[in-house]
Amino acid sequence: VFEAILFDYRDGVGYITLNRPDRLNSFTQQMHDELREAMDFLESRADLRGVILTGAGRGFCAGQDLGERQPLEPGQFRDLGEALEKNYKPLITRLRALPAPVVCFVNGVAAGAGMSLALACDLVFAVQSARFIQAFAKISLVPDAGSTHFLPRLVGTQRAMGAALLAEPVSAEQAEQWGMIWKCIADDQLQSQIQTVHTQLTTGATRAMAATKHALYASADNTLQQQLDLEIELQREMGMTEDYREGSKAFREKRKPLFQGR
Ligand code: T3D
Repeated sequence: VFEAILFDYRDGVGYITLNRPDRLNSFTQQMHDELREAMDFLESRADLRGVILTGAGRGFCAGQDLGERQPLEPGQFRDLGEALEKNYKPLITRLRALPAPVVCFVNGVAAGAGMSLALACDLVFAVQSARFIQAFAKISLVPDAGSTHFLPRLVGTQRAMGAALLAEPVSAEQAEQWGMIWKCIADDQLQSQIQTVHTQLTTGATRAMAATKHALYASADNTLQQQLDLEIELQREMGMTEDYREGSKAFREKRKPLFQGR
């Protein structure tokens, strides 16, 4: 049973809703444990076609629950690397490696590691009233959970510096203009947009989407030659999928393809 998150699995789509609305869905150890369980389940599903991640209530996620960290006495220190190693690093790594698109719907403020979590997703929608805050600087921490990787790649070094050093909120509209997220949507469009994405995930060519995700992320570290080779390898695999056979047949027959995700 889940408490700190809500979890559902419908038509091959995993729904994760961060569920501590009165604390703006900030991360606790319990939430991490439940997320780990949800990831175990998703990774075990051969019929997985996508994941939809969002938050309950008015916030998306305010990062680490700061109430979970007892105040330190003078001379006392805390090993924060341990929390990252145990919880955040595996979560971000597993989301990135999942062989299906992970789509994030930022329903409200995303701060600290909550912003990192959103940016770790493959596709990000945010409602107009949402804000993104690299809150780390305000408590004398370094951006973590992948933010120092995602931000400069998505928006460039200068904007990443501004957001991280000054911890000023970035609006959803600004985030879209910067290319930090895919789309800013009206607040009242959230549920219908989730429905649309659900349909896109369940009718899409899942294997091709997974291979595309892999190739686009690999490009960050690859030369053109390496990337061309990777495309050859992946396209070879795609040519052997049932969905490619169906896609090319449907094109010739001038009808919509019926992809099975295989
Ligand atoms: O420790 C480690 O493991 C290291 C890893 C760190 C990763 C991190 O994420 S560090 C960054 C942690 N997050 C923050 O510093 C953000 C803290 N929150 C805020 O700055 C603000 O809450 C927001 C800008 C996100 C939203 O502001 P606002 O005005 O919309 O809401 P609020 O009134 O501040 O928050 C509503 C309630 O949620 C409030 O409680 P109350 O007064 O109603 O009882 C607030 O205390 C609580 N809340 C918000 N964020 C957190 C939180 N409680 C615990 N932890 C939080 N992160």
